[in-house]
Amino acid sequence: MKLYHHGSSACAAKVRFVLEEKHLSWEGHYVDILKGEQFNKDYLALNPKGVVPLLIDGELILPESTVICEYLENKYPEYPLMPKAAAQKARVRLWTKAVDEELHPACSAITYVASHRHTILRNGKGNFEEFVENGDAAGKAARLLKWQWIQEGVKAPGVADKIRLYLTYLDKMEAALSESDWLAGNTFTMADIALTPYLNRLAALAMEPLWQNGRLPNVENWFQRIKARPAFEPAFLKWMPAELTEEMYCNGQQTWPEIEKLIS
Ligand SMILES: N[C@@H](CCC(=O)N[C@@H](CS)C(=O)NCC(=O)O)C(=O)O
Repeated sequence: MKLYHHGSSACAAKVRFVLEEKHLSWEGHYVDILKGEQFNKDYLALNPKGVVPLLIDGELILPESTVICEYLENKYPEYPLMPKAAAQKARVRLWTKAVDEELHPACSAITYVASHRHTILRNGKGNFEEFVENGDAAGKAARLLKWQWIQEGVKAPGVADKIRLYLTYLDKMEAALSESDWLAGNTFTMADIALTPYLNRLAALAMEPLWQNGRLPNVENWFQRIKARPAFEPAFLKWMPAELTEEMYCNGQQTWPEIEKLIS
């Protein structure tokens, strides 16, 4: 299997986490989305939306991280990540659906306004026409939005609401984890996989104080247990270039006061 991915992509990290938890071997194709490589002609031929991740398994070319994770679960049932009981399965799906519909778009906003905008502008992708026009027409509205985040940062329209929405998920996680060991019950499931990149993103942006120091003890404990899993290092840390790790942490620290003011 080939996975087209990027170190800092939350969706790609989710797929890598599944691959590692299931002990599957895979070949990585790194697409540097901070240098605009997702808009290269060859990549757009595989994924016209110009986003990662993308899985290729034989004849199958599969975009959409949640669909990829479900495909891997169905094709490789060993090391199961979905519960058997229908009700438990539904609980997992509620988390993964929320990630696709709410948390991921909110994560893109905070990541771009807090850090990626600086990297992208430095990398020379500051050309509006080029950035917005590349990729298929259906994704244009999303690219326009992203361009606003890149140009205007924290002050871009709608950013405060997206960040507030993101942070409500920390409280939802705390509530769920006060009832059970893991997000959808007492076993580690795809729900835990799906939420991990979003906690890890806030940590990467130096925002761990949001749950540390007794603020959200169950979230803190959950994230410690997640980080202790053998799959965490190869899924998350291994693919983050050291300079990007440092840059995101510093940018996050510098932007936090502005974000805090915006959402308070
Ligand atoms: N719904 C898609 C979202 C994919 C997505 O937004 N990928 C981001 C990285 S997490 C990306 O490639 N961004 C590059 C860009 O928008 O230019 C999925 O779950 O796979």
